[in-house]
Amino acid sequence: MEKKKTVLITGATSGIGKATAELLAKHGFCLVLCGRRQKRLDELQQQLESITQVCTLNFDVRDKEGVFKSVESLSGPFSEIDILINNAGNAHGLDTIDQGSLDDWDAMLDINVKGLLYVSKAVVPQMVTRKSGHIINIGSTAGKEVYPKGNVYCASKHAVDAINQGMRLDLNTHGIRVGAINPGLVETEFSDIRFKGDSNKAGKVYQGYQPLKPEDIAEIIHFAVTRPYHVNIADLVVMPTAQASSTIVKKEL
Ligand code: NDP
Ligand code: 8X3
Repeated sequence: MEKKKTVLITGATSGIGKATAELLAKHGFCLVLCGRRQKRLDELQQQLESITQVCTLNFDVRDKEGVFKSVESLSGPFSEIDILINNAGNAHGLDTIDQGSLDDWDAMLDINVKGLLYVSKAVVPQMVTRKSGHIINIGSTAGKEVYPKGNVYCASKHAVDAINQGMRLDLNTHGIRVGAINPGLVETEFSDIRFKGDSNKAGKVYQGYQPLKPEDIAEIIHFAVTRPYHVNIADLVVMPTAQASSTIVKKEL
């Protein structure tokens, strides 16, 4: 019988990561769920372990040592990662470049860029040794175009776009698939984080049109990871129908 594939998902406690965990569990993938909020990790594990094998890792992707220790602690069916979903990330603030906060900039570059690299460095060498693996990087439309006040968040997602291309080039000879899914507006906790808990401001981002749901992205991730080996979804952009670009969103569609 074919071994169940093991998937490590960063940012599994909310939004796109959580929806992906729920969908992949239904399809029998073995899951390593990562995040910082232990209570949410415990709840998700409890919810999904009746249908598949689940373990959780609590680390901050900015904590180099913590990332490596956590990945090294995996054992049994969880120790060989077949699929890595680099999803953890957020925007912090929405300010013009002269008014942006240094702490926000540090957070976005440290989490969205360096954190993604640390997790990849902890997981990818075992894929190279086995000459098998699949990496999905969650980028953004913000990694394809820059919007007003998006400056550093967009820079972080442009970096993800470059890293996705670089990983594909470097890992191609090892038979490892690498691809990015780049969503437009998805209603998650993303804007709550961006606006530091101002739910009024956050809610307005998704008003007057139908945004994507995290489940829409989860379905695309599931599609990507279930293609036959010779098919690699290298770079995919997905927006709500109401959205034409980062700045053009047709309200009341
Ligand atoms: P959420 O805020 O709902 O989820 C973010 C996830 O990332 C949480 O599980 C959070 O877990 C985790 N995370 C954040 N910071 C850290 C950290 N320092 N260390 C470890 N984990 C962390 O947002 P989304 O689901 O929307 O975002 C997921 C990804 O999708 C991000 O990369 C985002 O940039 C991208 N994206 C989102 C879009 C949107 O419109 N929502 C559109 C395009 C891309 P915890 O707090 O428990 O650590
Ligand atoms: C998230 C999409 O447009 O809010 O990456 O930056 S956007």
